[in-house]
Amino acid sequence: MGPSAKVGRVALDHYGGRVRSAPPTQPAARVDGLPSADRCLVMGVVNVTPDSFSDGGEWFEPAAAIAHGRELLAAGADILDVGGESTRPGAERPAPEEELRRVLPVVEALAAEGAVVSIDTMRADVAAQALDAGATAVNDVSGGLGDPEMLALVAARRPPYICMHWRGHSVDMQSRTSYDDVVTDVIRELAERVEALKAAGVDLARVALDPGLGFAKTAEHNWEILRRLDEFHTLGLPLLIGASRKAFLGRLLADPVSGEPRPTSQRDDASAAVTVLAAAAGVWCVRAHAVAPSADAVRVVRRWASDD
Ligand code: PMM
Repeated sequence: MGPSAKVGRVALDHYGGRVRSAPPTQPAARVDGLPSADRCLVMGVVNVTPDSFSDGGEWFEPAAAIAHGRELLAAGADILDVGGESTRPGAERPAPEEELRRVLPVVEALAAEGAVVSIDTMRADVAAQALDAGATAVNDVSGGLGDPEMLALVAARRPPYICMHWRGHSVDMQSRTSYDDVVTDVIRELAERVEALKAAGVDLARVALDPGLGFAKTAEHNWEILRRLDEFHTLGLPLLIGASRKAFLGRLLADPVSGEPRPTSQRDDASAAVTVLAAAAGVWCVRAHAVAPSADAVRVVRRWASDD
């Protein structure tokens, strides 16, 4: 098959010396219990933290976080991801009570207004109380490794569950970046988590997987994962990608004179560009701080990938 041959209904192109293929039809993926659409979904980030790298402190007061969640919904978010623990490299963990104090009022208010809310936590107790407060899904950046109770909770309560690749807490995760081949190794470690989910009795129809850009990964690892996203489809589950405002984009766009990384507030165009790449690679959902550009981007990709 040559570079201009058709795969499904979409042409293959040469790009950067490689043959790239667009997904045959968009999207096959869905996660039971979450909205489905004929395009990649957009998850809007509501960080109720004083210290997230991307928007630390901006929405720390519940009222500000709730108002921000409403804005993200208006901008086209399909899911709101509410989190009370910063996972920026080097971050110390808040106490569980403090995490609950941050997230519960925000989850409750946004869910009561009809939003589909995921709770971004590694703690089973925080997840349980957020589900009680109206959250629909659990987004666990530790893939069940951060709390031995998490998988039992997910099996019992059956929320949709986002299982991310993780090698350890943020305080020292950047000392765990040794891989033979980052894509092969992350896929293998995610497959091990899938086995653990199965063994715990979790319904895999309600699970999405995430390679975890920036978590125990260098910028080069992140780019390699993005270049080879299609390989993650071998895991057979929907994929989520969180690239928004991350340091590897800041470094790519560093000031040519000073070498200073581009500030987080000025990484949204690049983040939307990654959304295009992810959606075109058949990713189920992207996690974004600025929702509007990604909401537009996934619609462009959906139209591009279809010939109706
Ligand atoms: N990244 C962050 C937090 N939560 N959840 C998932 N599933 N995937 C991610 O890549 C991810 C996440 C860190 O970013 P933030 O501090 O801007 O929220």
